[in-house]
Amino acid sequence: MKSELLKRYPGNPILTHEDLPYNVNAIYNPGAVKFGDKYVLVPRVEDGKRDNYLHVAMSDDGIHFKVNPEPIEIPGPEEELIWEKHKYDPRVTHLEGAYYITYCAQTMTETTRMGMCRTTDFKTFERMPFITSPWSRNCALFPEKIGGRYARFERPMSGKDAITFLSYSPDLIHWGDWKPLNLQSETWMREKWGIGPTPIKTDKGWLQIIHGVWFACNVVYRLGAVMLDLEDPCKVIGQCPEFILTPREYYERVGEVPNVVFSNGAILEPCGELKVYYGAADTCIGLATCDVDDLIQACLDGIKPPEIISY
Ligand code: BMA
Repeated sequence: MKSELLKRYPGNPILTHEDLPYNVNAIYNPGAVKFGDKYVLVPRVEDGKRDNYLHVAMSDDGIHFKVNPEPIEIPGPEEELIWEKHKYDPRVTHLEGAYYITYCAQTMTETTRMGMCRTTDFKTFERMPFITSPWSRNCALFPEKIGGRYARFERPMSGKDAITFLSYSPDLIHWGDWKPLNLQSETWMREKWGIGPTPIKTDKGWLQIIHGVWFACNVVYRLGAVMLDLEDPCKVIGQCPEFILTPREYYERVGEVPNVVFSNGAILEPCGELKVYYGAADTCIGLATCDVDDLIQACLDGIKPPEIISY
């Protein structure tokens, strides 16, 4: 490849702290979904105390977004809200007529588990029970049932041995039948990797964007892509050998956490353009696009499924 597959929108970054009417440290890592003829982002907003909230931002063209100044409120009992000192890394999934947001819910002492809420209008949000035990993150819900059950990816907190699992549920609340997703990780993502946005259905398989980390003298977060079997998504049918976006621009290199591009939101347009929204340096939001067929092909031409690894 001459350069990475994802191409930046020339007007990047598309959202910065200046897009909120009060003091904000950073706005980044948005979930993304199409809502009727609108584009919705659900970014992570870090306020002037560094508390993390989710907001709603809307757009007519997928490029120019207006951010609601009020954070999303997910009412609930005190003993649950204690888990949500911070909310971040949301994935938005359109499923059976509603929109589900899965997010990292973090206590003051940095224990993270997955929260989930449901909305049909992006104005009111209904809390659902916590869907993981503590020390879990990177949860992306599939946009449809697979083999009659709801499905999701999730990963324990961190570290070289943090395996991403596929799990299933009859009701979106009780999860089980965990299976590992085995990728070739001894490459640009050798330190750790995790799921990016909600899986995207294509006629050739599920397209899954991932993030990966290489640690040398410092960490660098990059984006990659894999194709997964439609009926058994922990079966990898191809992995793009190279990263598809790496920090290069000033706003990706310099910020709250330098050298980071991280995505948990993407939208596939009917014309085949894939819009990938990403947090840049944990500070602002960028947009990068590609033709989805090019990305699918790069995965299918790439690394073939690894041997079964036991776990
Ligand atoms: C990950 C996530 C992201 C963040 C990234 C880089 O662990 O928590 O929110 O962008 O680290 O700091």
